[in-house]
Amino acid sequence: NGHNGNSRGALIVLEGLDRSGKTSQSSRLLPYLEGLGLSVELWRFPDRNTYVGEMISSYLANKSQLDDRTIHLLFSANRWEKRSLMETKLRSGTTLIVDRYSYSGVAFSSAKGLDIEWCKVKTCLSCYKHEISFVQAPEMGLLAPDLVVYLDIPPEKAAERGGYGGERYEQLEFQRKVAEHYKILHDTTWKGHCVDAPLEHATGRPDTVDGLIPSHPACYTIKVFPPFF
Ligand code: FDM
Repeated sequence: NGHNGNSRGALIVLEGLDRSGKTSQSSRLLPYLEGLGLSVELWRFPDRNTYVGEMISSYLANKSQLDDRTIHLLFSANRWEKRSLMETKLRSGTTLIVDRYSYSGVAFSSAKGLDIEWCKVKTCLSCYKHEISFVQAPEMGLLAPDLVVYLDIPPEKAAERGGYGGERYEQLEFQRKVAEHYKILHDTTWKGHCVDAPLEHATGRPDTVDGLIPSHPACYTIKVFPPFF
């Protein structure tokens, strides 16, 4: 129903393994939402255009080495440095489609098997209402999405899609672990929540998954889950 100056934009997050189709889906969703009269922008994390983003990019390209905790916090810092612009955009009525967000932060770092102080994620997520893991803590205070769509694809299928680009995390074995951790995140954050028209509030639209391609060539299913922070 478009925005009338009073309604804020929606924060829509797409998550999934590398090569899961986030880019295709976001470029589908963009014109779809624009067609509804909304002002929409595509964002992605990591945002490699900042100084922190450059450090992340160099790490991902194996051009620098960083301690697992350090890179984890850089990914989070990269979201923090965009937070105020994000809020301004949303308040001014622009809907943001964001390719990766805090869920990537938690799933990828916990898949590395960080030491116990950091990797209490399983335990913490299963009772996430009472306890926040060290991995999640840096995310607290960032803007919670209105909708998080996880493109669930078997890691083997993702790997078949045109190959990986050779960045640090683009290896089948590691992607399998990431998928497991996304699953934990999904199963545990789902508990106690119901997704009733998460975007209705923001845009007046009850169902935003419409613009996505539910059975696009490969074989993923789309799971929707609510914010954990
Ligand atoms: N990644 C991304 C993380 O490990 N943590 C994060 O917080 C984010 C946002 O970075 F392998 C990983 C996920 C991926 C890599 O992402 C770069 P893109 O989407 O390929 O640029």
